[in-house]
Amino acid sequence: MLLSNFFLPILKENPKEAEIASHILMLRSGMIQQSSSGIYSWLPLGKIILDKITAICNTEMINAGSNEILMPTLQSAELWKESGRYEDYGKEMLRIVDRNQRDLLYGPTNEELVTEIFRTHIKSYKELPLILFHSQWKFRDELRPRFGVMRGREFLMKDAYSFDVDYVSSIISYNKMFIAYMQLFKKMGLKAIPMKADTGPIGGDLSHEFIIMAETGESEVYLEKDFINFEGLSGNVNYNDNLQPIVDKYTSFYAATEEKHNPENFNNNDNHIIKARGIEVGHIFHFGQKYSTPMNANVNNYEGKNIPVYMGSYGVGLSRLVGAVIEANHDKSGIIWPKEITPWYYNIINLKSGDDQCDKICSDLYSYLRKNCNTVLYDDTNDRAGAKLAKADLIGLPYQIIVGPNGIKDQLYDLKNRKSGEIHKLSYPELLNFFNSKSLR
Ligand code: 5CA
Repeated sequence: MLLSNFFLPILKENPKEAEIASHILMLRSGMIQQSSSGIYSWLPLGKIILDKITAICNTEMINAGSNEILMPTLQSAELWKESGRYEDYGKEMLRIVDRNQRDLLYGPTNEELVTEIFRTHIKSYKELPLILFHSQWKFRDELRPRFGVMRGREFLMKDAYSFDVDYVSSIISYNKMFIAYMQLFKKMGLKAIPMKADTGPIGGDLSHEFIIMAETGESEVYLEKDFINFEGLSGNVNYNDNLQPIVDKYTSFYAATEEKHNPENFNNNDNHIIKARGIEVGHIFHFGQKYSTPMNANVNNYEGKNIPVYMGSYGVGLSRLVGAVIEANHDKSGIIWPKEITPWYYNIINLKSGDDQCDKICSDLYSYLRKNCNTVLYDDTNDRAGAKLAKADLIGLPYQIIVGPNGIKDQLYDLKNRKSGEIHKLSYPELLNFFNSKSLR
């Protein structure tokens, strides 16, 4: 990508309304723009990251055996009246009346709608287990939207729903999603910690939140110190294996959100338990027959008995994750994208656009990278050198290749590692060797 062709509206000043790093940096680097309180437009850089996060999440959902669908944002109130949640959901739900005086709502979640899809088509245990998921915008009229995409009113969520014939198989589905969550956060370069959690308006008897440790996080959590450094799963998972021992290993550590914290539940000495803050990036629920009973979503079981299906639901905060990744990966100069989700891997910076020699080296490097890995942004604009360097640090691609008149003189070009700040002076062939050693796409 040529930066001269890319809409990147950088802000020079720190926006006054933003309090935490991710919000400041997302506004400054032109990733998002507020449209109204808690509602944002996603500009090109933000959209690329949101799509990458969504793709990683969707891929793991499919690896775990679930099917992608897409349900609408607007839902009929009738279904919510059937489940009994229409009144219960309170002021967070945005209610809409159409021209025929029918009650609609902008979905804050999709248990009812997915149950309606299920009950229309599935009648027998023979078609189970089934997990359906989609990535769709949600609306919750939060009392205090804040911290940018962290607590929005409109936000993107991946939500999955499992259907099983009995309790035992529904726990197998819950375990699959538990492990899929550990995998997908890892694939985004994040360390998420599963914690016992409250079920709130979704309901159920078993629930875990997935928390990224961060001082700016809104969740207060209590956990065993050793859990933070626990490596857990490595490599790929076979989702058809018995996953219970792996889930048991994770849940053997004490880790609970504030609502679920109970000092009586751990017996070792208090020193091992720390109180910390974190960002809730995912939340999974097992609620059995809570929705299927009132909504008559029944299946015939092995004995030919017609019973309400067992369900769970599983949410990932996709738009919140963009903020969470930045909270976990930034310094005072800007964002430091983890390689897993960086929009491009290399940033070529031409310190003197218009100078024949600088232009030639940069465009040769750009052509080479386009051809060999196609993950490169070239700053070919006419900005001042200082502004270009600051912009490159702000948008945080893993490697910068800085070409200026001094480099041309010595035939040595700066290769800067954004994370460590280290700069190596490399000749043109050494640069190519470096690119090849990375063997990207
Ligand atoms: N139906 C269930 C699971 S599919 C559900 O709605 N769960 S939830 O309420 O916990 O939301 C799932 C995830 O969405 C949360 O873990 C969080 O990461 C994200 N989320 C929830 N509310 C917001 C919000 N206001 N702004 C941004 N992300 C949010």
